[in-house]
Amino acid sequence: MQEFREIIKSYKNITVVSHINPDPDAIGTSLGVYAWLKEQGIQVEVVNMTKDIPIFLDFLPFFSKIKNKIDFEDSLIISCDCGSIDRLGFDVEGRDIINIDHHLTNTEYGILNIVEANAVSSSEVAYKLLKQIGTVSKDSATAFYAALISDTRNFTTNNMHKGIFTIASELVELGANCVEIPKQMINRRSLASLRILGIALESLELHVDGKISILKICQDYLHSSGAKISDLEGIVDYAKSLATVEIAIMFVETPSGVKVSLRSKGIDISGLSSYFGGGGHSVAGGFESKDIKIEEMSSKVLMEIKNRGLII
Ligand SMILES: [Mn+2]
Repeated sequence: MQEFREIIKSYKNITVVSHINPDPDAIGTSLGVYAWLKEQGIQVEVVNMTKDIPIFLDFLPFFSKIKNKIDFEDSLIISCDCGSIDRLGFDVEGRDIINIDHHLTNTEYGILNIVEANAVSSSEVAYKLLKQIGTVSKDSATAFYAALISDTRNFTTNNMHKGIFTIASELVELGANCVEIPKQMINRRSLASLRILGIALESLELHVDGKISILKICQDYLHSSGAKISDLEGIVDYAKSLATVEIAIMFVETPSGVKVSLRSKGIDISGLSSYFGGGGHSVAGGFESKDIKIEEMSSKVLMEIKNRGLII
């Protein structure tokens, strides 16, 4: 905490950045940190490499401030919810980085790494840090709360514990609106996201006595539905929700290869994500592979699940 304070004090400018293809935890945490720094009178900018940011988050304070490029030349970088430096998407070579995250596979690429693998969201890590140093405003609390309910799937994930309700209650006390925020996040889906959900569920395949479920989304489906990558958020959870399923996998064809999302009901799949060059948490992760087709990738993943004895 002391170290964090000293590092931010020693910089004139700060750039807050989160991972490519950001989810609500990435955006919420970075906006919460951005608002907090701004309130301290610090020159700060908030950036994300991806142009397609989930639009339903536009109710968050300062959402419109998120830029695609870093303007400050010699700023301190504060990265949020980003497990490895390449996932920032920007060239930050030579810059000091403070790394705020909760990915089990975080590579500790910062000069200061505030990484708590047990935290349910990066916003939990950021909130616990910042509240020790200065007041957390309604704006920050709103962004942190949105991130918290998203990464815990509305307080239903395996890593939940009573301390999270204390944090949620503190955030509400600070001004986060616990009725409006979920309303904005759950009831403002795009038509394309429902169309692609339908198409994805049509593709459902079951393996190993229904213990593994697979969804496959090819480029044609994305084009016909008009869906963007951000419209795919949460779809793999449907494949996981089937009673028999232990591990759910979604394969999405990209212009350069395949993007894979992995989820489990309890089996540790972090090693599986890492094996294919990705990362994540014990029950949620993913990776991207270049120059490969969905069918081949799917066989490889099924084989690796078998080799590792993850499903017996
Ligand atoms: Mn997260």
